[in-house]
Amino acid sequence: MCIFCKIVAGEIPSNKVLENDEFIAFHDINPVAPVHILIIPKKHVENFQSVTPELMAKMTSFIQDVAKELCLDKNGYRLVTNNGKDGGQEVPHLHFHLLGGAKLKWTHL
Ligand code: DGP
Repeated sequence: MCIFCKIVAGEIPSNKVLENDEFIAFHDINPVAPVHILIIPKKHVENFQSVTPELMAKMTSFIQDVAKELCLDKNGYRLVTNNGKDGGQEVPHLHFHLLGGAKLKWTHL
C-alpha cells in the first residue's frame, strides 16, 4: 500500500483540512509555503496522466472548496501536480499541492 493509501486508511496520521467520500485534503509534512496542502483522491490513482475526466471534475470542485475553507480564494494560490519522474513526483498517488499564504515566486527548477 502506498503512503497516501495508508493515510486514507488511517494507518498514518495526517493533519486534515477537509474530507468527503472521495477526497482528503491535509497539510504537507514538508511545507514549502506558509500554507501547503495536499489534496488526494481516496481511490488509488497513480498520477494526473491516469486520472479520468469524471474523477478530475469532482476533484476540481473539492479543491475549490479547500481553497475557500482556507480563505485562499481571495488573495490567490498556486495549484501544482508533479507527474512522473521528470515532474519530480515522489509519491505515486495522485496529489495536488495547494500553496498560498504569501506572494509566491515562480521557478521551474
Ligand atoms: P511529490 O514530490 O509531488 O510526490 O510530493 C510529495 C509530497 O508529499 C511532499 O511534499 C512531502 C509529502 N509527504 C510525503 N509523505 C508524507 C506523509 O506521510 N504525510 C504528509 N502529510 N505529507 C507527506
